[in-house]
Amino acid sequence: MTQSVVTLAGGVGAAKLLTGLIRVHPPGDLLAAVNTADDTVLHGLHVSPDLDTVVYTLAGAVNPDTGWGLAGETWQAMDALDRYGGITWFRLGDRDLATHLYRTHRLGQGADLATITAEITSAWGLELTVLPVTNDRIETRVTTVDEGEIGFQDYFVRRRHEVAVSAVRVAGSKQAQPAPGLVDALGRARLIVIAPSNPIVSIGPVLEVPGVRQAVAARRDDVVAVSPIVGGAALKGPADRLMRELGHECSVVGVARLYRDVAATLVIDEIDAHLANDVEAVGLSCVVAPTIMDDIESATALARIVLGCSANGVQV
Ligand code: FO1
Repeated sequence: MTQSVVTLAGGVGAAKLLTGLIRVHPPGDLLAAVNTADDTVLHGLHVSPDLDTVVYTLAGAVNPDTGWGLAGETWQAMDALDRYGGITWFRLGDRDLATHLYRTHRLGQGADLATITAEITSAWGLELTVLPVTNDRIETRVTTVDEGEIGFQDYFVRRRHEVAVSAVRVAGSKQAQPAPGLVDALGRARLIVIAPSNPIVSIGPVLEVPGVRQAVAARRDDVVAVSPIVGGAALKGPADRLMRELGHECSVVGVARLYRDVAATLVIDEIDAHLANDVEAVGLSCVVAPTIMDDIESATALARIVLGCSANGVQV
């Protein structure tokens, strides 16, 4: 794989930035290495939320209200399942189910997740490469203060990430291998982007796959991260609460400390401009820009800024 730009990605925030990137850079020259540690098996089906969020968003098919699942979805299968008392707290829409049926069927045939993801990506007409960070099963496990360790979706969806957390680990990460071609792609890329995804439960598991953190750190000068924390809060999800609970400062400075070994540049929002010197004191160059992507124009503008952050200052 020889893409110039490799993006380490979680779900919604990464998908938005990638929507901008495919508008300002040839999509075939982009690779997204996506977290799979919040994958889950439900009803015997393999669900890969972050992979699907990236693909559906880039295909213009995502549900705009939730940022996950498909627009215009119906829920007849969930309603029917409810009759039997089946699991319905994790909502799988009727059309979305087809993706999980297909993925599970192909896994059963012996295909690996990277191959299946390439098939799904191509079926949605996308030219960029969407790569699960690993073909192996890795799983974020969350230790809650009241109930002990639970699975990620149990924490995120079932408990609506409203419970106190004392630890997070990625089960299976030590044995996992990076997806074929990923380490090589990180070595060759002209720019590596760390998307504005949750640093603990989205980017954390990506970096924990053996070889990935080392490959990114070796390219530190060419790595730009976009802060998912704006004005001391996460735009979506529990990144702010998790950072605080796990002992990190919940600010762009806290993000800079988490990424100081792997990224040379941090893009922070204008609202945090007063913290730019503190970010630089941590050892990263700081770029101040509008980072809130509430439409395609703002995502495209941010993508342009990110691409301008290559080490030699040349637009990638
Ligand atoms: N998030 C929810 O808050 N509730 C759900 O019922 C839910 C279902 C779901 C189904 C498919 C899918 O791809 C994503 C889904 N998500 C749901 C989002 C998902 O839990 C999170 O986006 C990620 O795991 C965190 O990045």
